[in-house]
Amino acid sequence: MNRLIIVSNRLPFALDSAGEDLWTVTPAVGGLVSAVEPVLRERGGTWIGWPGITGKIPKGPFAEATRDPGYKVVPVALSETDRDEFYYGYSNEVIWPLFHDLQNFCSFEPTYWEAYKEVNERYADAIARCSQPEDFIWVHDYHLMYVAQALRERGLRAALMFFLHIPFPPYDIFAKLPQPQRLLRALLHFDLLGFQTRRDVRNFLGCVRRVMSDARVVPRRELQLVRFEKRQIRLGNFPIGIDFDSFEKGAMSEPVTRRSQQLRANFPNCQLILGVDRLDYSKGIPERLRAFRNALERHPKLRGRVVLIQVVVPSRVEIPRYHEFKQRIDRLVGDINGRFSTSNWLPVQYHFRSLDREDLLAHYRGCDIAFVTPLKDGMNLVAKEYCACRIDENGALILSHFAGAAEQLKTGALLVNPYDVEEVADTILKAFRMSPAERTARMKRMRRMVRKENVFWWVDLFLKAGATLGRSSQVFEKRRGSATLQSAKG
Ligand code: ADQ
Repeated sequence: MNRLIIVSNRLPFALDSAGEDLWTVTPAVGGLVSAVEPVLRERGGTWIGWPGITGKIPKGPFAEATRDPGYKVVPVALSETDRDEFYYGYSNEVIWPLFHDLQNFCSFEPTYWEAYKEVNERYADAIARCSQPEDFIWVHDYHLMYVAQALRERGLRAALMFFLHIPFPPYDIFAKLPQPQRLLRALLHFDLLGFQTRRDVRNFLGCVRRVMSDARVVPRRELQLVRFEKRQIRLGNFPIGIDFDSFEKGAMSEPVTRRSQQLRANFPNCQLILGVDRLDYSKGIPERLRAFRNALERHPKLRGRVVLIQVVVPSRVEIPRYHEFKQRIDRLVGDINGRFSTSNWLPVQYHFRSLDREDLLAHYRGCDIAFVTPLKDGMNLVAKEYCACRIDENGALILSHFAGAAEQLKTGALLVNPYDVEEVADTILKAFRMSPAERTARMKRMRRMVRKENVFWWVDLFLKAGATLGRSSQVFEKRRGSATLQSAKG
């Protein structure tokens, strides 16, 4: 088995200064970490990424934080300017909104692209320093799309894989990017490009056809092929999964059972509707609250009979747009509760914090309806985690058409257009009224899919695709130096 090297912008934890010589370590919350961490823990390998603080990385606290994760951790340091221009800037004010079709949220600041390239080069240096021949180098997500080009420029010939966790937009949107050609060219230095859904693959190929006149797309049934500058690049869709067994086992555990019973007991005679998201405008939280308000307005029988528990995990709060966005959510929650609450019923329970794992699982297990309505989402793991925790095979899932998960869960979920407030409101009523038999039949179908296409299936699928790339030319020539650092594969 080849050694696995995972490269992502963030490490699975964040270090933070809590005063002179005092440090806190917080586990990172987010889809990438939830998916990749269990795999690396099981297989071993190396994780290269940024520990979340700017400036020099403190040796002692870093060693303490990485004492026994079951894999090696290699940090990449970022300065404040790097963080502002590469992380908040190009990654989160250009690529993130644009790739979620939200071009009005973009801020196309010209200096961001240079910072993006420069920081990607630093990640490339870290990879070059710690990789060996035969390693499986797997780069993750939209922050690091330039890494393969930077590595090629350093003479690395090893096979390089990339997985995009977020959607890839259609050409008309992608073309708004000031560097469409440079970004596609950078991506085409990888050997395998993985996307969440077939639609993302189609969009990417559409962009290649329109933007890269010297690339040739060769349609294939399984992995697609692009020929570019005498190289062959494979592409495919690999829908990410979750560690189903660990969620299921967790949901069955005694503390989670107890907590979910407590949760239910707090709301007698009510169906509980659950929204769990990172604070992000792509997750459709205001639209969801408006739909819930509309449901209470137009379907009075829901009043006093449903409670929406909306959990929002603080994220990227330093970006002003995220701050404004939170205020919008706060106002909507206040409006709904102000208008509809009674002396013994509060329609929206709003938590602005991360939940610990037991609490999260207790919410999944205890809530009757999951309300997952992103405006656009690469996959959305919350939808899958909810299904895994429904060990009673009950529970309804309201799911946005625009979540990647809709492709796999459409046979059981109630699919909605999150922008259509009335349709979503009517779907709440439908979920509320759904018979136990129908809920079970739908949930069974979804659980079967989530169990089968879990995160280990996803990794295997990706690694198998990587293994077909050809075993030639894994040579690392140090271009500017004298030595060849890695010998060719046999
Ligand atoms: P995210 O945008 O972070 O991921 P998502 O897939 O929903 O979105 O994952 C969120 C993760 O955070 C889940 O594992 C969930 O359990 C956890 N989480 C959410 N709220 C929480 C809370 N309040 N407390 C604790 N944990 C919480 C990106 C893409 C997605 C894609 C993933 C994986 O945007 O589309 O599905 O990567 O590829």
